[in-house]
Amino acid sequence: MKKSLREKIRLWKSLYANAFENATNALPRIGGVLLAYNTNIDAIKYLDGKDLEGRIEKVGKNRIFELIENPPERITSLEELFAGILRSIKLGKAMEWFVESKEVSDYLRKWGWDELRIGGQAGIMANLLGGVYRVPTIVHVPQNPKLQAELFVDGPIYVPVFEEGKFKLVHPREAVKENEEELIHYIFEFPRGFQVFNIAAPRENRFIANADEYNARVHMRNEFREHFNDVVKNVDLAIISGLHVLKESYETYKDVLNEVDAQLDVLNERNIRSHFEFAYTANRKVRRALINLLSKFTSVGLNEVELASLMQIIGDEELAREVLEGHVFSVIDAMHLLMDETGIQRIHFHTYGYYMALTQYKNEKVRDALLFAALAAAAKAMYGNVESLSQIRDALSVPTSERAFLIEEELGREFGEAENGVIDLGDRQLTFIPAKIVTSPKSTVGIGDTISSSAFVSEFAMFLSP
Ligand code: 8BR
Ligand code: GLC
Repeated sequence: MKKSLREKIRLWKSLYANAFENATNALPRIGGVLLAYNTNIDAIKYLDGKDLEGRIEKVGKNRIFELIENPPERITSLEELFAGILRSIKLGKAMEWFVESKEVSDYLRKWGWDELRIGGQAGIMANLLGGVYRVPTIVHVPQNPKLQAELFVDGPIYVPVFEEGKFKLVHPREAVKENEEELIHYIFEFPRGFQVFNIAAPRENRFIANADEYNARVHMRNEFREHFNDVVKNVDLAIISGLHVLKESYETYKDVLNEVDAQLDVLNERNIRSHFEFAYTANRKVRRALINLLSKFTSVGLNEVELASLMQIIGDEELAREVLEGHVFSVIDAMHLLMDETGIQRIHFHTYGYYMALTQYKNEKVRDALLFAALAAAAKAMYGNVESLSQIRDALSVPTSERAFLIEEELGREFGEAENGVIDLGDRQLTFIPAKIVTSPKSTVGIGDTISSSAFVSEFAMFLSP
């Protein structure tokens, strides 16, 4: 029997409330999580239309407008900086370009920020998992200057140090290195409808000017690589990210991936489950190499842009386009293809409005983990920074995407009525959840990281017996 909209809303409301209880009760069972490799400082600026127009006029509006249509994809001048910001606004798309000019770095620093936050997938996840979920967390920091260390919140968040012949785990604030560099990513956030000259943003998003040479090379600290065996003794899960920045032109890209490969072998020998957090990887060779590496991971998290970019390599352009356009059955085909290609146990896909997981095991806990992740994401959208579990509980009152209910119906027609979001495909399980959408989010950066880490960690926690 087809459910009415009201019945659906009621059903998912109760599934959400149960998932929150199940996940939060289970989180304390986790012994430790390793987060590597990218941590940086996010300097967030909420754009002001008039201020931006003034700066653009001063630098030269005509040249900047030409560059919007011929994007250089990197920043060597102020014109290119503003062209990047305007292009991101015009398309409503998240973009990240590297700053390759001292003049621009100095200008950005002087322009300033409204708020500093810990950045990078590893850094963001550390404050969430350690600071909010209270799961002991070991995080890799390529540099550890005071400005960055102070952005880590209180809680069981540790970095490895090696002093006087001894390996120790301490809070990043207790391991500050005054002479290390501040790796700052300037994040320009804009709301839907944001107007500058004749350009209006079709949706909220952000442009990132990345002034950081360490994460760009996936620089690994010595303490971390030399004492990796000691580091992993303290964890039962690992989340890896930050490899998307590698470029072919760096002679070292293969060396970096070999090192990661060796670290994955250590994790696998110790039965530590690992998740790879995908991010848009511009270089095709690196993207191919990352697909090959996936066979060593338990789980992968990605959005529609990232899944489509993988289909350009292991599927075809048509499938890639359909994934990008949001055809749900194409997304499912793409997930199957990625699982066939890599043998990975779990694929977690997230997009605006709904999340899906394809797993080689079957359990309702997969669904509860996705629901918990959607609450965390809504809290992140609402508050910018999530500081407590009660903020995540508040997200229970955020409306569930009604558009997602239509997709759920399509799935029902194809696979038969799903059992509360769980679809048995024989040898695999497909899990679908309608997400919660915050109408006016405070900021958008880091929501994807919040979704993937919350789902992976809480699913594993629920599988551990009390
Ligand atoms: P990525 O950064 O990996 O693309 O993840 C962003 C995710 O954030 C989207 O897939 C979407 O699920 C979620 N999201 C966005 Br964007 N805006 C949101 C909002 N206003 N409320 C809840 N989730 C949102
Ligand atoms: C990228 C950016 C970083 C940001 C993160 C959020 O890694 O470089 O600044 O914090 O994405 O996901």
